[in-house]
Amino acid sequence: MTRHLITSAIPYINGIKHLGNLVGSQLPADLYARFQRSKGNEVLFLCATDEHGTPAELAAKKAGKPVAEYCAEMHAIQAEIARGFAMSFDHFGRSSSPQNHKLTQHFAGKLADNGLIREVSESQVYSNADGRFLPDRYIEGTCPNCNYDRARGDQCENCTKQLDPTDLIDPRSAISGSTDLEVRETKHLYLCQSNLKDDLDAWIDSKTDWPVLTTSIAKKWLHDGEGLKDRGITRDLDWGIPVRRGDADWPGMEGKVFYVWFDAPIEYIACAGEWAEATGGDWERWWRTDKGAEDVHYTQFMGKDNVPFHTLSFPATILGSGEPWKMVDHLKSFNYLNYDGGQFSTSQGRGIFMDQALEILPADYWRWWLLSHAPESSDSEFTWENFQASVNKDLADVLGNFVSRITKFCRSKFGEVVPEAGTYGPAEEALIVDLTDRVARYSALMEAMEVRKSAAELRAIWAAGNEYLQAEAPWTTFKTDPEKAAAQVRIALNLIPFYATLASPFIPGAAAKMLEAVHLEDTGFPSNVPAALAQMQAGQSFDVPEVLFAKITDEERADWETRFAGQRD
Ligand code: B3M
Ligand code: ZN
Repeated sequence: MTRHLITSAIPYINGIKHLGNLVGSQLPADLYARFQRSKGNEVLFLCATDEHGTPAELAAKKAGKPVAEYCAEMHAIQAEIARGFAMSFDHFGRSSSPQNHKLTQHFAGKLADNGLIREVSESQVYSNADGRFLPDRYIEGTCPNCNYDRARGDQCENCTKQLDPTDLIDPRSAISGSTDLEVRETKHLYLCQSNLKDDLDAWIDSKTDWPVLTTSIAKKWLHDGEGLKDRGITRDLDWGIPVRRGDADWPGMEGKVFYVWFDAPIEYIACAGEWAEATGGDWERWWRTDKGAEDVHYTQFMGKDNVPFHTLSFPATILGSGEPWKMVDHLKSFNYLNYDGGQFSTSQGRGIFMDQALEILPADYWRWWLLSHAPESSDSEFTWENFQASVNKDLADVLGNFVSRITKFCRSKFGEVVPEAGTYGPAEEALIVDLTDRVARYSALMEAMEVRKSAAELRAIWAAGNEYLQAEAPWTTFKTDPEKAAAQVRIALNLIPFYATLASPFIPGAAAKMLEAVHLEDTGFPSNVPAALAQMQAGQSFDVPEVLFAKITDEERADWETRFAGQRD
């Protein structure tokens, strides 16, 4: 048994995430967590809301609410939507938790003790119209690297370059739009990442099995241009984790908070502490290599724009602490999902958002499409036509139709019980051999987090059952050889729980319905195919389930296409 620590990038608190966010982090992380559990491994799967910094402050301001109240409300909403999408988090925490306050201050203290923090008097943009400093996202302008004209003060979402607000060309206030800005002096803490460059370089070199998308981004920021720069880890904001050196005050830093990207990844650890508080679990067993975590396998999931923070900034925090924290073993990153010829965009309200998706269709439909089209090797695109085609073909025609056809046929000829007569012949044996082969391949692909390829193999496994039925045609066999037809029906019925357990990481809702129909529990990943296909024994009862997947009509498609063409307010 392996122990898997799995974290998804923690979504910003400001508003509901779109399907592009979902497919790049929470959803594949959930797929992997469910798969590892089905393999009998011990899993701790954590996610949280990322509550600090300018995004939270700006959104609360827009909603006209105190920021703490806004965050508490939005956390509850995001948790509810995550449940709607069947995210199997062991805990959905909050980066504003007391655990994260304590741990973030602890790390800062350790880094300072180790000589890795320096105080810098820096020039910051001050807005006369707004009467405040404009850190990070409070300021927008043109990216000096790629010329994108809506780059934010902390990062350009177009080219992923990490920025400082003063780097922007033609800067303007994101609060008032004012360009009446001036540069003033303020004192901040910098993390001396450059001192850790060689350690980080060696650490990344040791990750030979990481996707190229991940390592190439990390290497780029380590070696290109001026290389790894020291980063400011404090901000002039009210909302956030107050700057303290462990338990002690930090003279000169009164009224300042840690930068959101400093405390957000630390929440991965703090979240385990929140989980422990809620459940009585032992979080250090998952995170401290001196307390049992040395054999934990840790996997992180995120979109490509988050990679620099997870391959450089957060590892710098951990390495720099000099303490025995568990570091990430595998980092799975994703490209972007585009929406109908453009980008999904939260700021512009473009695309489909998680709450809207669940209003029109159950989670399984979305989970299946998104995972089977995950933007792994390149960006991918959501179109309504493709969505309709995939759902109708894969889920309704291939899987749903198989289940409905065989259960209805059995009911009409043998009743709602598994028929006893007949023995398996060459066709059934060939099917078992084929499926054994495919299941081994599917398992290896899931293990390797090859999301699209796993979906394709699963679809092929469903199709193999349909091809068997089509070729053997028990409805024809029945006319001349009812015993043989009984054996054909028996193996086909057994494919239902088999398909359900294999598919449950992708479509947990339908998988549960399938198992319920055949009166079985999920007994885990069916590595032993012959045994799995003998689960429903002769005489066992079942029910013909309701339609598992309804087809999307052309009318619905056209309707949704129009409804989502505009912008969400
Ligand atoms: N909240 C960005 C995002 O949601 C950021 C991730 C933090 S992971 C520690 O894409
Ligand atoms: Zn750029």
